[in-house]
Amino acid sequence: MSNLKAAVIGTGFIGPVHIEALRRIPEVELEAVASLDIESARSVAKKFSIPKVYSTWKDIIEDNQIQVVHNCTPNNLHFEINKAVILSGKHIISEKPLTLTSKEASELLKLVKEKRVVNAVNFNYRFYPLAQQARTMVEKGELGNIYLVHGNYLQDWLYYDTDYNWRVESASGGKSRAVADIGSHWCDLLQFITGQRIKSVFADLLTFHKTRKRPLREVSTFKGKEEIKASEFEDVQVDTEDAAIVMLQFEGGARGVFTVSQVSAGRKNYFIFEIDGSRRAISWNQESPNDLWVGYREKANELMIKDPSLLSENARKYAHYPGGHPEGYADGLKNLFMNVYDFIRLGKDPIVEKADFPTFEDGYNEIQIVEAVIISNQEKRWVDVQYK
Ligand code: SOE
Repeated sequence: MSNLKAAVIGTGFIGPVHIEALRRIPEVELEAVASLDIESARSVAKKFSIPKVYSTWKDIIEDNQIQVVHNCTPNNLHFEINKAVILSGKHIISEKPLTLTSKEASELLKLVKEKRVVNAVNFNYRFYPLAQQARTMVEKGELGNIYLVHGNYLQDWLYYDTDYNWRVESASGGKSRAVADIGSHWCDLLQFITGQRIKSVFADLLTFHKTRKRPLREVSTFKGKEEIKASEFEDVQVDTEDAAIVMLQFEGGARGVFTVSQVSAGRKNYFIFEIDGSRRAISWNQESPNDLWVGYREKANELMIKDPSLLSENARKYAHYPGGHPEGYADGLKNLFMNVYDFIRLGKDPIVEKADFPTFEDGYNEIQIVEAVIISNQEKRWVDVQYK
């Protein structure tokens, strides 16, 4: 099997995270990086020794050497770029959310099937060894019937009204912010682990900063905490939510609730869940990802520590170091990408073969959940998710 040539579009927060993960996969050759901010593209290319630098994503499409494209641009560019990549016949790994609307996502879903390109969405949190272990435990019936699925995803990088980023504006980030940006990860992971899709939602969306101070220059994700002088701001109305509380009904009968927030002081990337079943419960925290709590009524609780020798066979393949050697965020992306690149290198047909990574279909479903959340908040009622 030969190596594959990849390109990354976008050099904000997540583009370099993709590049670092790809650099750790020997079968991938990083061929090019593109950004409108050519200085940033040049500096990333230099740092990671990437031979080609482009100032527009269109050059990536036209470069016949490139076989796989990573779309790491702001949300409002996902549709146009993903579409062009698919039409060029290249394989695509897109950042989430897949597009801004389900109509756009539906068009992409149709196109990937027509062009038979391998397609993936970066729902990276599935690929922690203990997230995979949790899935295996549910599959084997170790939790019994699932009663409740609950948790949160809390951050503080948009805590002050002076914190800003393109995600705050619906024109570039989409109508939903906290739910689409981080709630999407929570929903994806919990559906993956439980094997149950979210059937219906009841949502309360909250915007605490109705006005924010927009810096007169671009501020990338998580960088708002750096000091910017008051004279460099202008006031803007905010039309996306800072936080949300969403009740859930799952197709398999489980019930749940999650809270997401980007204004929770002290919480950096506090993504936690608990699943309460009829035989036991499990709980996991993304910030301590090498521990899985298992709760019992009839005996002492357990703490499972990530250790390949103790993991299920499926989870073991995502653990690269022995027990006691922590693995985390960067490894999740690497694991996801390894599955995608192996799928391509093995010449698997994306229509026939089941993918072991999140596809555009998962991306489409996720947008349907976000749209149901928006309607529920507006109409103050349970709303069913519109799957295909
Ligand atoms: C910002 O909220 C962000 O970078 C998300 O966009 C990512 O998907 C999440 O993994 C971390 O936080």
